[in-house]
Amino acid sequence: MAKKTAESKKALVTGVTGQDGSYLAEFLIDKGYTVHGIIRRASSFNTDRLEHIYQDPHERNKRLILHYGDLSDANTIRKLIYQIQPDEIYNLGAQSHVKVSFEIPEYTANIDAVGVLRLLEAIKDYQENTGRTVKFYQASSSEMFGATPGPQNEETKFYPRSPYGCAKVFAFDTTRNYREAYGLFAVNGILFNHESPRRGATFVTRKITRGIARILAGLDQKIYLGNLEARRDWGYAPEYVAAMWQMLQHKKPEDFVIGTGENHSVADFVETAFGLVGIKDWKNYVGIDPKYYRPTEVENLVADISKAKKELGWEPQVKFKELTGIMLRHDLEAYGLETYAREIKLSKHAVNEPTIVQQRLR
Ligand code: NAP
Ligand code: F7E
Repeated sequence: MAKKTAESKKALVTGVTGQDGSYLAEFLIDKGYTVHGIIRRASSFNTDRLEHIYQDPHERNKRLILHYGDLSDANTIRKLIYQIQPDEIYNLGAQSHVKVSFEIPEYTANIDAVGVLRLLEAIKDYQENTGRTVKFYQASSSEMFGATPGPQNEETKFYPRSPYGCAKVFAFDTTRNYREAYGLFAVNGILFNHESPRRGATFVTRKITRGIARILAGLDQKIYLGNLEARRDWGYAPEYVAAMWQMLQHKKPEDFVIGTGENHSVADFVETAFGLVGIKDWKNYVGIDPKYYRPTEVENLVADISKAKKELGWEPQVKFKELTGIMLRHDLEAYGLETYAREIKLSKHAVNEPTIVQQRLR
């Protein structure tokens, strides 16, 4: 059989409406793929991050095709795989908020853990019945390392500290087990925190950059946060979706850690972001609300990315201060604060966000 080129490949992406899903869809379409995305039915539009690449369903040769589905619904997942016949599946769908996972643990496990089992079972069944092969990417997380001291790499012991982290460990192990038991090309990308202007507004980085814009626009007086001491390895999401694709093009299915190799505290992020708009006395604008504390916290994550550098040739270009600037500048522009925004200079690695995304994500 003739080898498929990227131009003729089909990818199925769960979580396509999310931060990573939207960047990955753009990345794959640029490479020539046709992207099929699974979206959840909602009573209001949930496709804001995709509007700039959305195509009318009546258009011929569409490169982005959306299907209703849910990771809780095995029948639909199976049906879509048979119907679409994808070459690659990227499982990015998840209840992805760690704090929320303490409030809805059973739902989180159903989607983030059992949802992955549903996908893998459907892929195994499809491969056995059709003789076709499908490569599978699982969005694993540095939250699996939890309390184990860093730097964390592919050999580091998991010690999850939340229902989210526990569910992701189940998903990680199941992905590896299906690879070993049934020979599936199934890999885990163990990604450390990655952010962007498309980051959901309740994750700490975006809450801070958006909060600063709202303070400067006169809409809020303070940002209320929880634990300022936790340290994270924060990278730039568009660079991380490229790593996902690279893992599926690697000669053999293996798991990889992806991060920047440096970490900073939440307080560092706050100080840097306020500093970029010339505010030194940031403590006057930040309040602590214990409701944002977690019953068990992950204190210190920092990636050892030696394997990804060596075997994938992957290395991040955007580091902490520029990432902060990219996010802050976006939020300042979204609130019409052009004068502040212009002061933040960015390198060529910062992706130009389409205007429509800027408006919608306000
Ligand atoms: P995100 O912005 O929260 O997006 C999550 C996506 O999952 C959304 O499209 C959401 O749909 C969808 N989803 C939620 N529940 C679902 C369900 N029951 N069935 C099907 N889809 C569902 O997350 P992200 O930051 O892009 O992260 C992508 C993946 O990487 C997630 O699996 C996350 O756990 C994992 N991860 C993220 C990071 C990070 O730092 N960003 C690091 C490591 C791993 P709606 O739009 O309808 O809500
Ligand atoms: O919290 C602290 C909080 O919610 C980061 C997800 O993408 O990355 C993400 O999970 C830190 C924590 O991200 C607030 O306690 C303080 O220590 O932005 P976050 P996360 O929990 O690290 C991993 C890799 C994933 O896989 C997840 O899907 O910031 N923090 N004050 C706060 N966090 C939030 N959200 N809100 C606060 O007010």
